[in-house]
Amino acid sequence: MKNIEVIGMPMKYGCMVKGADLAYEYIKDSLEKVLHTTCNNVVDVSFKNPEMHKNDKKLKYLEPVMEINKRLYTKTYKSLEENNIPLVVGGDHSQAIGSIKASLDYYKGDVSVIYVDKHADIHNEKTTPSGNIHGMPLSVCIGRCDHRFDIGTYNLKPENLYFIGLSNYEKEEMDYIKESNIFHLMDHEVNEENIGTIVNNIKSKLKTKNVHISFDLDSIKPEDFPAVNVAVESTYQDETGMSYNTAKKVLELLLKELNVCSMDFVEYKPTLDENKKCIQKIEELLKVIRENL
Ligand SMILES: [Mn+2]
Repeated sequence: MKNIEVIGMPMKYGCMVKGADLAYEYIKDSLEKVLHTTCNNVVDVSFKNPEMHKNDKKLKYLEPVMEINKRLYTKTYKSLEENNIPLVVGGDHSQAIGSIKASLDYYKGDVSVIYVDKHADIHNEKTTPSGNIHGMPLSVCIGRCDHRFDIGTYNLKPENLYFIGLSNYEKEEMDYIKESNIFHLMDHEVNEENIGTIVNNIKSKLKTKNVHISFDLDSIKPEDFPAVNVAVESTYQDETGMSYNTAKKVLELLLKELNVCSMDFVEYKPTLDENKKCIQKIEELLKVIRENL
């Protein structure tokens, strides 16, 4: 059995909303307790004068995001070399740049990505409406961004990308997904009853030996899991997303059925976690990871 290695990524430069950078420290005890591991591998997220890069030609914090992702890439690659399954705990979702590229390079391109997220995160520098790089990691991994985003060697093939739980995306993103024939299921198309069939379907389509799961907690509807980073204030109105039970089942079956080699776990925002209800759910999800990975 492979060992799960937690890599902390207290990243905040990928989006303008603050909070997810506190998640790793906040759930460290839960990670150690549930995964029976010691958490001492954290990416250095310091950067000299980050405010100078607040607006790198419309791309917010481009240099810090890429530099810090290169540090994550190095740690993730090393973890794979040491025969671990790296579980990268964010942070905002821009970390998928470093974690996915490391897996792709380590396995020489033989990796599929299952992206469990409400958002498509597949903008590039031309289409991004906000300039926030947490909306762009998949385009970086595919190699459809300009040279400023260069990292690693192997790119993700669109045919090896699978979306589960989408609900919130821009037209340019869905145009690209459809044009490229990328597998995608909306939040309302996934439930506890059909997820078994869905995972089997994905399994039969897989063209790679290895799978990276990128799990964004905002794929769960706010009613069930409000403490996520897209919520600027507690008045966040988006009612889309999968139920908590569905998302948990998605995670369980993906881990059970597929050869998962690396993972992201992102966008928890502890400052919105009233009564620590979400951290209890995080512990349950971590238990699912421990039992099925
Ligand atoms: Mn998201």
